[in-house]
Amino acid sequence: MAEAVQTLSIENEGAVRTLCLDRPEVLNAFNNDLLAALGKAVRDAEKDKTVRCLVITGAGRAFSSGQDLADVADRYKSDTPLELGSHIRERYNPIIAKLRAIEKPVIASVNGVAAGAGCSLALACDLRIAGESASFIEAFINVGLVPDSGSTFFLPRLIGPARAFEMAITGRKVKADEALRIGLVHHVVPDAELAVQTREQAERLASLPTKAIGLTKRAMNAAWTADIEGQIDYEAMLQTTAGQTKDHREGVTAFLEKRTPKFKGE
Ligand code: T3D
Repeated sequence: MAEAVQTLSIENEGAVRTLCLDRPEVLNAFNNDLLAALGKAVRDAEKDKTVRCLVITGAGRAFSSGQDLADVADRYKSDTPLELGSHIRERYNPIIAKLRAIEKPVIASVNGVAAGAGCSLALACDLRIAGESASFIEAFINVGLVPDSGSTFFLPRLIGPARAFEMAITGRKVKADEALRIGLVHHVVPDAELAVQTREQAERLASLPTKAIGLTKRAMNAAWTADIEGQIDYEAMLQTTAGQTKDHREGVTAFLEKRTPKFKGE
């Protein structure tokens, strides 16, 4: 029996779990094994209470080049019309939806090119920290496809519809400095410092009141399609939940006692 090839490496450091897309020879393109491993790893991180921040990064010189085009080459050997939607629905969409639903902060540590669904994956994360050599390519158009895996949802909301449309229909490379300027990433750091700075940021986030971060994420996800009355009522409801956490009590108590709070994510 053929030995399974590792496509994703998983590392724990304290409350931070790092998922590293690990197919560097194809710039971490997604084959079905990698997509399955990534989906499982995100679900596992959601369930594991010891994980309070998730980091996604890539091995080698890329974050991810999107769908592995060589892996699906057989499709193109006949004239049978393709049905790509089911592949997207079954293998990509659950991961993207889970990254938005997981009530823990998720950082994309973008160490190189993020193209196609690799770009979408980075956009679905809560924070994007890019190395100086990182770049973002809505590469779908270069192979005659539409942006998928959430790109048409996240990109206009992050950088505005005009810029998003231009990126999507040109498939041009947006380098890290431009990405920072247009709000596509939160920070750009020297490549050599990316791992350390990501870890520092992840540790900071992991020490915060995790449930409040999760509820904030829930509120902001809802705000994308809400009206003001509905949203402020939803905030009030979530505040009831946040108010019942141990971390809320700890935060107020620490403030009144003039000491640094010790949040436990409870
Ligand atoms: O089911 C469906 O098909 C629908 C799903 C759609 C989702 C999508 O993600 S569609 C978009 C798919 N991705 C792309 O079209 C990007 C293709 N790659 C590139 O355009 C370029 O590789 C990059 C701009 C990302 C990087 O360029 P560069 O010059 O830095 O590297 P390179 O030389 O092109 O790539 C290095 C190697 O990785 C090379 O292999 P080799 O020649 O060394 O043996 C290349 O073939 C391989 N590689 C890169 N991207 C992919 C890939 N192999 C398979 N699939 C890839 N996506």
